[in-house]
Amino acid sequence: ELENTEGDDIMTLTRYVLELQRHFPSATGEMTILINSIQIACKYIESCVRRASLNNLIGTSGEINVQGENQKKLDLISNDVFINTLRASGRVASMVSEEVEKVIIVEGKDRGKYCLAFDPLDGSDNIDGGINVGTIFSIFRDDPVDGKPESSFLVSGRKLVAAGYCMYGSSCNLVVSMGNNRVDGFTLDSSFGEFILTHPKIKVPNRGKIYSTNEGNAMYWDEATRKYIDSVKFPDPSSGKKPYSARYIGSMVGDVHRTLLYGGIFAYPGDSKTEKGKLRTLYEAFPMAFLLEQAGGKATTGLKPVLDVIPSHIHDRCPIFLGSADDVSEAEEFFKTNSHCL
Ligand code: P6P
Repeated sequence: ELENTEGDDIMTLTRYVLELQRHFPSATGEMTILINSIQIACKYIESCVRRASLNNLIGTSGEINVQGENQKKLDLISNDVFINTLRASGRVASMVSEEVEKVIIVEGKDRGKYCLAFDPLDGSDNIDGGINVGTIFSIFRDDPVDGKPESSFLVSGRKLVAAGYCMYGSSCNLVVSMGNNRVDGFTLDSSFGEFILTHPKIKVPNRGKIYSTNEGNAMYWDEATRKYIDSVKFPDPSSGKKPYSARYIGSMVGDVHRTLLYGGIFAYPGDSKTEKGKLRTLYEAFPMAFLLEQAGGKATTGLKPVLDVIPSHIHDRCPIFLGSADDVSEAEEFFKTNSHCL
């Protein structure tokens, strides 16, 4: 176990990864350097997001990304910062970014042994409205098949070695797990630019009282989704259960962070409009599913654990129901009788 994570001793993210490294004899220090590079990029993005309105960084860049979405100025800045910082870390072999169509390959002396998939600024449509946005990342080992760089990413989510997000909101919270059933949360202290361990050993409650999904898609939902959501909105009076509260901000990092801390369920289901739903497997579904499972929760496509999915291409999507173990298990029951897409 990590020492000094409960007392009044200040545990910074920098020290945390160094201590973790000491606990794993096989650790080479590569992950330490990688996580520290990620936190540098997140601090820079936080400073840009914090000052977006003041520095006229609000609004679109006039460019369209691979998803066919308007790219915000901050999307491009965040993407460039993440790519350049990770390349400079010397610990990355290749990257997949939500903003870039193809795999980014690191050549020469800077090349390392990890592969990162990330959404540099998820939910950026919300920035103009001052709503939480965030960076989401997942980390694989470089293990290409037939020398094809993207093959390191087209693997089961069980191959993930680490994942996390950094949420830019009323405070800047970085949540990370390197496995071992341990998820830790850090809060940025801008006065001296360090992420401080404020949420050690996060465990998601076994059951919550909140459901979080975009009900504007309800007319497109399949029967299983509709029946499950109805079951938490209109519980059987004989069950003695109360209706869940609805909370949805339309920014995955904010909705998942709340679910991780408070419990309940977050869902972006597949539907008749988008069969596999909207969220991307590699840099939204996988990292969040990894974190929830490491925190004692669950994440399902409806028919199987999200982490058992194997993406067919680097921007593939998958349906997701994640959160408290009991809540997600109940949702799965509704899918057992439904011919769902995954
Ligand atoms: P909808 C933001 O655009 C995002 O990618 C996620 O952060 C968020 O969970 C989802 O899309 C919101 O999508 O269709 O509800 O607006």
